[in-house]
Amino acid sequence: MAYKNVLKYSDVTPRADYLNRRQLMGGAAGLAAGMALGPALGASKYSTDLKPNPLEDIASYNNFYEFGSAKGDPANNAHMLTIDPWSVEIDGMVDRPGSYGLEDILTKVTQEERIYRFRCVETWSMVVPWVGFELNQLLDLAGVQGAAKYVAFQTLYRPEEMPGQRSVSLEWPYREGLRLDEAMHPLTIMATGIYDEPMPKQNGAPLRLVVPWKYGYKSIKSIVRVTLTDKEPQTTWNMLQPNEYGFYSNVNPEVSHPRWSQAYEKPIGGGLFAKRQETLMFNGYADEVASLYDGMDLVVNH
Ligand SMILES: Nc1nc2c(c(=O)[nH]1)N[C@H]1C(S)=C(S)[C@@H](COP(=O)(O)O)O[C@H]1N2
Ligand SMILES: [Mo]
Repeated sequence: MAYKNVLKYSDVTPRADYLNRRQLMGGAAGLAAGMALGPALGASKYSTDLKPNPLEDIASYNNFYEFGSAKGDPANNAHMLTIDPWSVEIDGMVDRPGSYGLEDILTKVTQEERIYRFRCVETWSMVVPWVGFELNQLLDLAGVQGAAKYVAFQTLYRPEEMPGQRSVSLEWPYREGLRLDEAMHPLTIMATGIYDEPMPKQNGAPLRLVVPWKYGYKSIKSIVRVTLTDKEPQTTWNMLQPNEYGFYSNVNPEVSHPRWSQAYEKPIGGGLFAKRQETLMFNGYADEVASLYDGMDLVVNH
């Protein structure tokens, strides 16, 4: 996919100018062949003011076990993945189940830039300027039925293009899940790009979930199936090690991983001498999401 008229974040300072210019450029910015990122990307009230990591960091230090388990494997191997055409099967407790083509989805949702903190359970973190749309828009297209309580997600299973799937490091396909209220929350997005670029394949092209108040593994990549259900879905890391990776996986500096503390994190890209920083409750999104968990024991429901 080729981009015309790419405006790089780093080309323009200060940030206010960048956003204004992007708004002026409107639909001209962010047009991929056959896949429009949509009109006018503006500042979102949900974006952090923190400075995003450069694209080179975000697209070279990855977890995407379908392409290998070392941090550099996805960037080396993900070029094998074909992403065009792409469709998402939406099934289970919805009024309009079926196969939804991505190009068609993108004509019906509103995309915007969301600059989010991102915190991996392994204690590294970064700041990513995603482009995407709220998951609730996709769920509304399918029509969620009243009895649905959870949303289950699956990644593509295609071992010919995903060498990691030819071994049994994880149970394939990779799967994740959210409670319906978490899925409907405006912070929860389906991301299709980073900066003004289409999503790099190693970051989960062409469509991946981003749930910024949860550990990174909840943000499942290269999604092909979304299922509405009334039962808590099985999730990949929980199936592997239930005591280490709970269903909720909310970022919580007070609940340690059995093998390490979660009190601090290391921003990536800072080099050898990067300072660790304190991890924030719900990764800094407590004002927006803490009420979702009122009355819940967050140690039991880790
Ligand atoms: N399908 C799939 N999705 C995945 C993973 C994976 O291995 N496979 N890794 C997860 C983990 S552990 C993290 S931290 C994030 C990393 O996203 P990034 O590479 O875009 O930073 O993707 C998550 N989504
Ligand atoms: Mo992770």
